[in-house]
Amino acid sequence: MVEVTLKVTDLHQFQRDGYLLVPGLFDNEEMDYLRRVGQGDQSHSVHGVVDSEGRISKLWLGSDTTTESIYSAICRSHKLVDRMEALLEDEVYLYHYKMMVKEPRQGGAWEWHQDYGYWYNNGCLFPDMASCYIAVDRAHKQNGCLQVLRGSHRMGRIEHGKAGGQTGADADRVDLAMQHLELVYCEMMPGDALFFHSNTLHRSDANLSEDPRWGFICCYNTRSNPCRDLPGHPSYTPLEKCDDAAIKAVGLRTVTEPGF
Ligand SMILES: O=C(O)CCC(=O)C(=O)O
Repeated sequence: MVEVTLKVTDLHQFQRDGYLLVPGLFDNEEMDYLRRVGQGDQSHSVHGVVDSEGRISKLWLGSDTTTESIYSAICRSHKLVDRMEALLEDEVYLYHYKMMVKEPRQGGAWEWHQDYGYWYNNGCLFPDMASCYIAVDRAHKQNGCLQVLRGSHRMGRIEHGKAGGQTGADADRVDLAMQHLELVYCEMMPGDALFFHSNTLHRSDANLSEDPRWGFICCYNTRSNPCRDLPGHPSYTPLEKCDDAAIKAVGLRTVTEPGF
């Protein structure tokens, strides 16, 4: 049973544009805890992804929702998951989460791609999947905010290939799409959330500013979409939702632990 917490116009907007911005879904205290936990976190292996100019973006991934953590509390929070279920019109489960870190003056760009361009190769049958980018730091043009092509999810899956150290969507298709679709810079304040469809073309510029740009992305699959069960990218695993209040409670517990 899907709890509908969205306005009908929000659903229409998501279906028409391939994304929906929800300002202030998380508050500053929640984002402060997430930033502090992330900065102090030694438990993840951090990957560096190189862009075409040699700049590096850092990220780490996880998919565990059973161990108590602020990441899990956010991924399982009603305010996020209920919206995701309303947008995808199905029960969802966590496919994985990732912390995207662009350091000041160093963080690299991301090439145009669809997330389903990657996930198709994981054996996911349908593109009935979506992500939510949560701005931990303010994201603006100069620090490399996310960019989307409005309505590009309706193009279907585009071929993806190697683009430097990354996987990118076919450049000719992207050029053609750019002639017809609006390019939107998703400038966001901390706690704003951008829900976007797995076929929405997106990218971001390098961070040439003095400001860090951290973003936390929670990716979901729908229960009725078979996916191969891969390490870190699971097939259907029921998601136990939690109260929104757990985010601050877990955040506070983590940052006050001895040795944190
Ligand atoms: O963090 C970014 O700027 C881009 C992230 C992204 O495109 C992705 O994780 O699919």
